[in-house]
Amino acid sequence: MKRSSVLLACTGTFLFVLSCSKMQPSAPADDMILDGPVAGLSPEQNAQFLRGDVAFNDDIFTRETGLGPIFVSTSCGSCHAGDGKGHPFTTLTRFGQSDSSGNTWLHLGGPQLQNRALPGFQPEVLPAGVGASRFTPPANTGLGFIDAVADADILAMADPDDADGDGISGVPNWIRMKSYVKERQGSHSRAGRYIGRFGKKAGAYDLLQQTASAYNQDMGITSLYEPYDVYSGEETDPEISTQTVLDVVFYLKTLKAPVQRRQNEAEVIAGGAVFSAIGCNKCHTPQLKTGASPISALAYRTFAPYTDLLMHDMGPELDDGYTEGTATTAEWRTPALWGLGLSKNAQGGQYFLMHDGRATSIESAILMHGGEAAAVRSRYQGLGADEKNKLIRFLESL
Ligand code: HEC
Ligand code: HEC
Ligand SMILES: [Ca+2]
Ligand SMILES: [Ca+2]
Ligand SMILES: [Ca+2]
Repeated sequence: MKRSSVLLACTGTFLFVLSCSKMQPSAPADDMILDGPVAGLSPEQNAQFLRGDVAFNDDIFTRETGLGPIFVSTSCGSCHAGDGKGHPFTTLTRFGQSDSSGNTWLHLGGPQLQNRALPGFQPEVLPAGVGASRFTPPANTGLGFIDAVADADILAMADPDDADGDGISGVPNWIRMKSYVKERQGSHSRAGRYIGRFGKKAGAYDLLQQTASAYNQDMGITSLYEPYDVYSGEETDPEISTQTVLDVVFYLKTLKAPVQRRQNEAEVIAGGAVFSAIGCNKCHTPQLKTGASPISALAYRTFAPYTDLLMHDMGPELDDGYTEGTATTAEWRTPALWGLGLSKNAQGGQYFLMHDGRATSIESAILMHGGEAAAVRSRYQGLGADEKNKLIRFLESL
């Protein structure tokens, strides 16, 4: 852990279970922290990681540095504190339809609600009678591994017509590609659309799109990639350098994956077996592998994110009335479960799970699974108390 992060933890913005007196002088164990680079970076790559880290956490935008004029927050780190999951206090609201087919509310800074404004400007208000979705910030860890999975491997997990008859039919979200985004090697397309993989509905193709649009949509910061002012819609000079955007993208790509803890405990091992036996693994795919990557530390690795990166219809309770790409209102991209047990450390000592943080425990998150996951949820409900406990113990170890 860098000294700056320890300082941050002790000034209280980063909510960590350990008190500061316990944290110093002995820093928390490596498997308890999220804010570090993957192993095997070159010195130049480490330097870029650190530049991205500073821009992500310490660049707090003001009117002078381009903030707004309408915005949601003032830094990446204010929502993604310590790179862990965010809190319901820092949700984003999106409404309408993000694709070209019919959002009539795209004039003010796109589908996201910019609910704050500099003095002299009107913040955006939610139009009446339109579906709106509230998203809590996801953790940002291990995203470079997810970025480096080959499209062919994602498609191999899809079962659009439910050919195996298990009631589960994961599909990719086919999105329109931003003009500034470069295709990955081996990218698949269909009717001019590409596979999205970042965001809760997988609306972003890669981490450059995610980052450039976060600067623009969340903070009102224009860049070479997203040059349109969030308020006037007019093209402006970049308010952030291209190098800084690329440093942040590199930082996101090389943030290490969370490390499983207590993996040799008998209960954890037994809980992992329950996870597969009742079919949680049909969507939360335990292991994936990366393909080629210009960052050698990420190329051809096996990693354990517990997601298939596909969209699933989760039933009417989780339907948010908001669509992205080809994803329908009840569809969500299976979230990675790695880091799950650590997420409440970043959420003020309490879990806020599912896309909007409505589940305050792992068990309640499981019980909210409907739609394609309804049969698996019933199998969970049919377990004895002992098996349920083992399953939760396993999930907490991730
Ligand atoms: C106002 C709070 C807020 C701010 C500020 C913010 N984010 Fe986010 N971020 C979110 C939320 C909420 C999501 C989930 C949105 C979605 O799923 O579409 C998200 C999603 C992401 C993801 C996708 C992760 C995944 O697992 O798919 C990345 C990467 C990310 N943000 C990076 C950034 C960066 C870089 C910045 C600064 C340039 C930033 N965010 C600023 C709230 C925020
Ligand atoms: C049909 C696919 C599918 C199956 C089967 C499934 N899940 Fe999920 N799971 C999802 C999706 C999609 C979400 C996100 C829903 C949302 O955000 O509203 C989710 C969310 C979660 C979350 C919350 C994660 C977070 O970061 O908020 C947990 C925990 C979880 N699932 C565990 C399980 C367990 C345990 C099982 C087996 C009992 C299971 N899931 C079975 C697709 C599935
Ligand atoms: Ca601006
Ligand atoms: Ca808007
Ligand atoms: Ca199936």
